Amino acid sequence: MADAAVKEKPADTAETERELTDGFHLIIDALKLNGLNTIYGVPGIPITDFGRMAQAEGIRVISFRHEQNAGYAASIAGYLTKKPGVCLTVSAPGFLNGLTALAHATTNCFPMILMSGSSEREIVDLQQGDYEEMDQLAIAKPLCKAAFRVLHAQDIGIGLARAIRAAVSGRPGGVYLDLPAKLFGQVMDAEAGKSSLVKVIDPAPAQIPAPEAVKRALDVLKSAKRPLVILGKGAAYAQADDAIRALVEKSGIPFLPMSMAKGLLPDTHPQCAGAARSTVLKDSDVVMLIGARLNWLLSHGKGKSWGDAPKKFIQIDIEPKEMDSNVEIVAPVVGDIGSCVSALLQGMGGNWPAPPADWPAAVAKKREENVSKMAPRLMNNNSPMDYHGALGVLRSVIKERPDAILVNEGANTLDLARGIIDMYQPRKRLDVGTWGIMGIGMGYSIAAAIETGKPVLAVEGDSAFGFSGMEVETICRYKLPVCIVIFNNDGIYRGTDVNSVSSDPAPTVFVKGSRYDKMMEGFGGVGVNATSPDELKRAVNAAMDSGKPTLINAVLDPAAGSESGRIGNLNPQSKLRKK
Ligand SMILES: Cc1ncc(C[n+]2csc(CCOP(=O)(O)OP(=O)(O)O)c2C)c(N)n1
Ligand SMILES: [Mg+2]
Repeated sequence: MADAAVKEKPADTAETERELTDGFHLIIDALKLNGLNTIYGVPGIPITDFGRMAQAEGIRVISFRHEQNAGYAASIAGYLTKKPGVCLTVSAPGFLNGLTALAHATTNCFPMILMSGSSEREIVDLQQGDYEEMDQLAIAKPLCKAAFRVLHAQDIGIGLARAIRAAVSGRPGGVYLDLPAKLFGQVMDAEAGKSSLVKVIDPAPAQIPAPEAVKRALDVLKSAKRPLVILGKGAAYAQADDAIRALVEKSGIPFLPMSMAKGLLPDTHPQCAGAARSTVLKDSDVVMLIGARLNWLLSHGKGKSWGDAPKKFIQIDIEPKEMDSNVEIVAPVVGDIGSCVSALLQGMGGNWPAPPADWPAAVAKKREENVSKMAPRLMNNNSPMDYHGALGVLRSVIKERPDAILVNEGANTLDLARGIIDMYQPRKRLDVGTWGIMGIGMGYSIAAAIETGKPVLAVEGDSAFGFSGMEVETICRYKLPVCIVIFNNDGIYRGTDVNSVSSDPAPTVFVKGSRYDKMMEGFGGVGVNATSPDELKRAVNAAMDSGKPTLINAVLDPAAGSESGRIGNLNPQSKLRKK
């Protein structure tokens, strides 16, 4: 058959085909040349054939049900690998669906490239009503770190090189790459095409801190009586795990991990102040931020949670503009985290003095108190479950499988899981990030399984899950080792609100007694309805051992949660209501 097909072709056509290449293949070759071997996306005009060809050329093409989820997958792939995660969408509506994830990547400093097909420039610019018409480049620009459009096949190599550098160098972020439909079909000489491609050399060059800045920081740190180190997800992203651990241990300073920095050093480390957060924020006198920003998640470095005592901040960040963003930084250290931490370590020399002993002792005492207060609550076997009973189970699941990846979103489900589930290894906790965004759950789970090959445990509020729930089909289709546990309390924050005015349900409640597990069964995965911590434990262990796509509907008391979880104080209040 194959022979016959070849024979039917005139020899000169075969010859011409060998010597030419096209936009489709140049984009594929450019991606592969730069080690970008996975694409997360949704097919459609004008990128359907591109996806097929990419798959045929050995790129892993993971096809989603909604671009936003593909985009979140790409963003977290970037975080986990330090290479830009690639998301591929169709024009206008697909592009817009992916754009939220691109903005999210930029806000969270994850390297990502959103590649979207786009319609005819000539028609779009005259606004003549093309198929899926939209000036995508202009719309993407304010929402990402950089945006580029490639109009000619010979510029594909340079276009992708620019996108890669913009995404990963300096502070990482999201990049938009606009690929007009016409570009894919453009033909050029294959040799010239090949030499137009660029393999990006050293895409994220080390940025070495100034020696004076390092010395200044060490002088401030040495003068401290009650020092504190705060580790942010920038520190986790840097993959400078050994150096960071060495710095913390050599200094003897208590450390507080931000949510996604948990596990950089184990939460059970004797210097971990995670369970004494309010004490260390209030009572510390010198705070060294490593890859953590003083944004809302740290109350902007001021106000009640930081106490009244004067504080000095040292900040290590790759972005110079981050310094003094909220409070004065007395010792800015600008550079990449790995280089900065190594320089600090070197500057500390062989006999760095430990902080005055009463400080780590006070922190340890507070931590032990809080941990033992919590312990009995985590062991309850109530049915329906409360958060503590269910999370007590999941805490031991992760303890027994420290290399599993934990994905987490929701309000109470997020805040309580963050505090209760200890992490033991770097970059194993993936959650809602800077924006507290709902919807990352399934995209993150899929990318985490694909990029790391490790089992994934997704702990999801029932509302949070709904934002990306359709991707359970994707999880089943690719047979990914993902176990989803839905904390089903019948609603957003809780399921008890009642609308006393009309027959419509209250805005925060869902169908009572929903069975999310049935959804999973519909796609051939394992579904379990768990009504007690014991049942939950059995089901999660079985799922984590089998690696089969599993969804566990964990039945929680609808009254178990509180409004907005731990951040209810951010809800605006009218003075009128208090009259
Ligand atoms: C994209 C987006 N939309 C809306 C919100 C507002 N929001 C915050 S938490 C949440 C859901 C909380 O309910 P659930 O996930 O069930 O967690 P629970 O508190 O009930 O455990 C919502 C809708 C958000 N953070 N992000
Ligand atoms: Mg809920």
